[in-house]
Amino acid sequence: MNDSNPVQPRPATAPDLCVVIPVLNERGNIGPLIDRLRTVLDGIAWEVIFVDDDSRDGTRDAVAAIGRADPRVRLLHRIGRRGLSSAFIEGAQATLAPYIAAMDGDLQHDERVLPRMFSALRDDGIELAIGSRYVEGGGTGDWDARRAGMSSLATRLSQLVLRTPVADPMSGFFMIRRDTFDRAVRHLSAMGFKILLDIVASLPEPPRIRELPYEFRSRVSGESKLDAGVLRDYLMLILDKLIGHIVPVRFVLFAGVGALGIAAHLVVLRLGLELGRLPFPDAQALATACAIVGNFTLNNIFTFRERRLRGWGLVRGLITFSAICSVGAAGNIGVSSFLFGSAHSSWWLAGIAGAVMSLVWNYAVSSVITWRRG
Ligand SMILES: Nc1nc2c(ncn2[C@@H]2O[C@H](COP(=O)(O)OP(=O)(O)OP(=O)(O)O)[C@@H](O)[C@H]2O)c(=O)[nH]1
Ligand SMILES: [Mg+2]
Repeated sequence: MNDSNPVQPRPATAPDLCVVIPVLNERGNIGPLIDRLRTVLDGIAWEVIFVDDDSRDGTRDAVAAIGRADPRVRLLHRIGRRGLSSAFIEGAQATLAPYIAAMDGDLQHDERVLPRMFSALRDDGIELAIGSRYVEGGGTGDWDARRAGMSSLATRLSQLVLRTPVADPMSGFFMIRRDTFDRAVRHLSAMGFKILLDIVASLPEPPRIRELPYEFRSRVSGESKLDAGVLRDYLMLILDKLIGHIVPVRFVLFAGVGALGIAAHLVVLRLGLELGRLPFPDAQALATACAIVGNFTLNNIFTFRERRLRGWGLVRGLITFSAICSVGAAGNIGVSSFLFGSAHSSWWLAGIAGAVMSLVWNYAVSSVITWRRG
């Protein structure tokens, strides 16, 4: 070994427990959180992995300042990525520990529950221990009626995809055996924020679950990242679990937006003809332009939310999307005319075949050109 190397080997114990903590701009919470883990996990061989989606507030520096002196503190830095679920999955895949916990990085989860989760898994044959706000002794803290109502609605909706009763399937605070996680990992949707629901719904057999109560705390430092997109991501997850094995959910959204586009097209065409007294070709051109701009906007907001275009990207995206749709329309006419001309085809079958072809084309090409991954 080189004597001038300042890095000395440290004695190491392989961790039994890894706490995976997704973080986005949580600098002020990192130090206090690690202090609390050190206290409550005393006696357990543990490590923590902060999965940071390119925070801009110095979160990684805060982790590094402590992790340089304490090898139990680790960091996974992701660029151009978002979402709690994929953050947890990648953190879990980066550890060899036989027990893995998921916890928020904003001190809202009660870390004192961790040792009880650990002993439930290690000593009682439990596969999944859940920190639950909805069992006796748990609570949602200072949530207002709207947020509590949303959460309870989402919890009821989750029963559609769960085959086992779970009081708090929306919890982001849980501990799982690594082998149980490994049985789910290839079937995960990895969409949005609700990783626990994703895991339970992806397991071929319902796991042995224990729910442990805790009181959700209020946030003291940093800002909430909850927004309307979380709801969209949640619905995507439920849909993916229900129909994802048949057809990709993003394609279903794209087709839904397309159907809205057809309706908008007809409305504008009618208005152009009746109110605007435009000649048919002009009214049709106006309706087409409105449908394309409308579809582009909705797809940008919903269908491709995590690859959303902004600023000049919007202009470039609209141009490529219009070009792709024009090719799709030409293909549509070509295919349907060909089928209509062939001996056994009916007009509606030919029409639908052309429309489906252009839908598949528009989706496939715009997802790699207009909304390509960052
Ligand atoms: N890596 C990563 N972490 C995230 C992302 N979004 C949120 N987080 C972190 O996930 C945890 C939970 O996010 P919050 O915004 O606090 O969500 P919440 O606790 O449900 O909502 P509040 O009660 O409003 O705080 C926090 O540690 C965030 O820093 C993300 O896209 N990537
Ligand atoms: Mg929070």
